[in-house]
Amino acid sequence: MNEYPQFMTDMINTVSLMYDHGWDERNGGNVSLLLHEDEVSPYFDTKKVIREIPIGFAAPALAGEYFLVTGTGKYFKNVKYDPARNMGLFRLSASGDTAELIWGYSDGGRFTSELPAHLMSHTVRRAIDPANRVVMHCHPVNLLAMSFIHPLDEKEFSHTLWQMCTECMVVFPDGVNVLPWMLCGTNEIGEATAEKMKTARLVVWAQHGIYGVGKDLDEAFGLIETAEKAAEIYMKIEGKPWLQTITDDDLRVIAKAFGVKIREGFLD
Ligand code: 2HA
Ligand code: ZN
Repeated sequence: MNEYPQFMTDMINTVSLMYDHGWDERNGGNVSLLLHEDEVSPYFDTKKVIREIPIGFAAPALAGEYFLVTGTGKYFKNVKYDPARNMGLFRLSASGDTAELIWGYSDGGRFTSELPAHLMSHTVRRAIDPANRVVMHCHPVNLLAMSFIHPLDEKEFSHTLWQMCTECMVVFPDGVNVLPWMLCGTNEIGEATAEKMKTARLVVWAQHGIYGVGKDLDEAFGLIETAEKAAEIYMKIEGKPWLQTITDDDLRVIAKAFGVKIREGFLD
């Protein structure tokens, strides 16, 4: 892998790990990593555009930025064997509505069908935190299962996850937002996801999966990993009598000790 920049190796390792976690059956899941010109140009000829691919919407706030994005219909399990076929690196045009392909999608393919949710979420999260670089989507079993049997109310959903293990409050004090079942791959679900990204870094798509964001691949992965672990515990204990739990007072103690701010109004 020496011919690849570190970000390429990190991306390959991350999507491989996501597959190994069982989060990305078949062509499930998609990841986008925002890169700047000076990170890309030492490795790729950024003057040579292989193809221009219209994206079907405009993300003007991201014009000129580069994105490494998994391909539509491609399997995460295969990325490490043929990165250039299963991923692509493109620059968003000055108008923000066209992907200028620099590398990848080598079989004539294109970016994930969930590009609207990715780029719209990048736009929202970067306005909140300029360091944000990653949008990650996958289908973790327990979060999905939980979306069938737990109320989708965001406050309740967040509270249940926080109660499942001490780490949750530390890792996602902003809680999780939840979208009801919607058709995926559309601008509409992209807009709805981005709207939810204004108040949390995790957005559950009921009966489908989850979106997580972060400043790097590890952070986005760790966020989803922690929420999924909590959901797994919930699915193991659901329906059984609880003899004890992490109380709301305990949750406040955790937040104070770790210096994190609990989402306003989520713990009364
Ligand atoms: O890319 O996960 O949401 C396949 C999906 C669609
Ligand atoms: Zn999906």
